[in-house]
Amino acid sequence: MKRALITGITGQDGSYLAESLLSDGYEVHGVIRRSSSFNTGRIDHIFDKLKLVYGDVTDFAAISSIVAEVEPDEMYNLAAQSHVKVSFEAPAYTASVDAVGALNVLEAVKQRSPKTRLYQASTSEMYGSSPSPQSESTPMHPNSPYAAAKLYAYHMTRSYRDAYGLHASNGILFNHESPRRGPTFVTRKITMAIARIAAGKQDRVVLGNLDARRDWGHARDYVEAMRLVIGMDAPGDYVVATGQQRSVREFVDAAFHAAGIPIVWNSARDTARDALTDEVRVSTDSRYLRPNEVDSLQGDSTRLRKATGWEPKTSFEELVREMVNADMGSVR
Ligand code: NAP
Ligand code: G4F
Repeated sequence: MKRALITGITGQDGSYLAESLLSDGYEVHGVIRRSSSFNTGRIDHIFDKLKLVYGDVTDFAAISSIVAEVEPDEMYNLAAQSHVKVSFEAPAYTASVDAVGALNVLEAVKQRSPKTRLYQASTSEMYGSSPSPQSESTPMHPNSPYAAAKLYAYHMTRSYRDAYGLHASNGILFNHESPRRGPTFVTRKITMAIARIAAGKQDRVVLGNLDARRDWGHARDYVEAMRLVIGMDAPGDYVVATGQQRSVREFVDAAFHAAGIPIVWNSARDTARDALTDEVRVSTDSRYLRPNEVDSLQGDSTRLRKATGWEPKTSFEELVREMVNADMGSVR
């Protein structure tokens, strides 16, 4: 039986990845953080099948002893302070988790279990202001503390591969969403708000930059790409993306459409009204803007597709519909 170890198992991606590995017969170990409230909501349905241990990637001693104890065949470092806007408010904390935390994982594998294959959760955010479409050869110009910390981790992963022969790979993942997406990321914020609007519990959603463009896929498809990357004979760095780009405004449109609430935009004011009731359903507020924005992300994942045959299975419309339906079904 193969053993996998996941940091960040309680997050969106960790939960789908754990499900996927379990269904292939893996023994799945996960690192969870001590919290004053429950943080296992995304893995409660598989809790009994997992082997969980408390730890934190900023604590080298803990991570090192977990790696030595588990000696995993595969390790996925998904742990991160993953919110870009928060990283402007907590840059040092973000660096210690996303940069030094990743270094701790690399050192632990190098020192205690060098045969372990390692996957590092790198991100399209590292491209920053580089023009799209972005591929593995596009220069990286990080625009946020989060992106800069992740870029350090990306380079250290490459460096440990080259210097010490570790099977360490970067997946450079473009935005991926799901009904399990954290509620402060824009897609989930929109779908949760729409569910509450439909139920008469909220009148509108207040957003920041509606013109930012992202390449949005489904997390379930992206964890399959992570497994293909780590499963490759030779380690390497791979972009994972749909290749299709939409603006935040287009996501808003698609989500209201999926909920059956027709909206009409007033572009001059960045607002949208309910076509039936005339109430404002979307407005903007500068408190949701970032000090520096990434305007346009669109990935070219040709390298991964050619090497493994990976294709995203979920269309943009299906993703939006699944998220809206899930939130409509659980609004209280
Ligand atoms: P997420 O939902 O925010 O999950 C992050 C996970 O990391 C959670 O389990 C969290 O634990 C854990 N964590 C945070 N700080 C930690 C620490 N110091 N030590 C140990 N665990 C810690 O993120 P996600 O969307 O699943 O993304 C997974 C990874 O991929 C992240 O590294 C993210 O930066 C990266 N990524 C995400 C995307 C995307 O679009 N989703 C794209 C590219 C890259 P708690 O549950 O206790 O908070
Ligand atoms: O949903 P977001 O917060 O995701 P962002 O910043 O693209 O980061 C996500 O994807 C990265 C991959 O490229 C990951 F590495 C990272 O961990 C995270 O998962 O924002 C998307 C866009 C931004 O341009 C933002 O300015 O939506 C814009 N936006 C507009 N109004 C908003 C809002 N974002 C948030 N979170 N909240 C708003 O009200």
